[in-house]
Amino acid sequence: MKTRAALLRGVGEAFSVEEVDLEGPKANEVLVKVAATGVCHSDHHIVTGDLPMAFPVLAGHEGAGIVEEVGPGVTSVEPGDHVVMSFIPSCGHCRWCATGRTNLCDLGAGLLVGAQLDGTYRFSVDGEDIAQVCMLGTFAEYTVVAEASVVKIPSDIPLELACLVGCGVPTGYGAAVHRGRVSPGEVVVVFGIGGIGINAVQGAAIAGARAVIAVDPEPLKRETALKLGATHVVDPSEVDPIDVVQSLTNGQGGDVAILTPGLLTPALIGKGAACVSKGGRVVCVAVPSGADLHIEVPPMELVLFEKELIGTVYGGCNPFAEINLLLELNRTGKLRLEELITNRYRLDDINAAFADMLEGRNIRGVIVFD
Ligand code: CXF
Ligand code: ZN
Repeated sequence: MKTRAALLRGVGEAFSVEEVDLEGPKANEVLVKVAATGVCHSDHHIVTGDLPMAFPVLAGHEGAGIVEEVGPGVTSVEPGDHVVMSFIPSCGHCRWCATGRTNLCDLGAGLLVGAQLDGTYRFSVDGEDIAQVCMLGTFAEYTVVAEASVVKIPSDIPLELACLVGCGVPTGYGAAVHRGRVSPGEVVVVFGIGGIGINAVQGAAIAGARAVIAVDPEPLKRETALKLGATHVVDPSEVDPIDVVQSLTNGQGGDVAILTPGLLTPALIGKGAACVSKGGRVVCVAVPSGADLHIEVPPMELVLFEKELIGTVYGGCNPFAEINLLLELNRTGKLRLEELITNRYRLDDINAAFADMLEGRNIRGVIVFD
């Protein structure tokens, strides 16, 4: 079939919306009519080359839609089902899935390769294969993905809200709840309040933090953070967040620092480590530059103060358990999703959506389809 898709054809280039060829689903794959897809900074890291992928590539890894067709062997979904696409598939059998760490599923090795699980490609343009980021490629009207990448959700949930639990919500929420292990009464500082950081704020509040300090230079981000669980906000161009954390903790430092800027820098990791007290945790969430090979954290503090440096992908969430759990938290009002969408776009306006993200005008931009 033919479908329209926003392709990236090289580092530094704009998205180009083109008509492309899409093969139908093979064994254990599904054809999804994309209804909504979030605009996440990680897709822009393909533009900058921080996330290296072969071109042409179809980006977009935070999507929701309706199953249109299933290939042989598919058992968990059928045409008409509403699904969220998970940016890491889950095989259910590897060591990581078997021990409940499905976000580390061995199938994740293919995230930046862009082929389907059998090693072949479903999208092409003029006979040339198109890679699908995270094996998804949601910046298209239709996509073909593995059954292992789709999570069935109730059909009454608006798909523009559902798409957010494909990446930003679990990544931020899980960074606080799972990887940061925020517990009642703790003091948490979140650096960078975009589509992931805002959910770290929500996760920390849900986990019972007594203070959630949201750090961002953009007024819109700080205002939104205050509405969704932050107790304090800091403009880092005016106030050093360390001073705020220390003033709230008798100079001891916070319990958890969560790092969710557009690009994770070694300097910010050092800053996060300086913000936390003895026993504190620093959760590194945002994508770093591949060119950065070293971080500067005083080793003495890691050892004698038992500070923990923690990495995370997907916030340590289990997509097949938690995508629906997060939607239920939203249904009961404990987790806000509606407030995360700042602007909606058509696929043809995808470059404007990324410009708004880079200029700090969006918590989340969402591309919606008919
Ligand atoms: C990223 C992680 C690297 C691959 C693309 C998705 N996660 C969240 O945005
Ligand atoms: Zn993302």
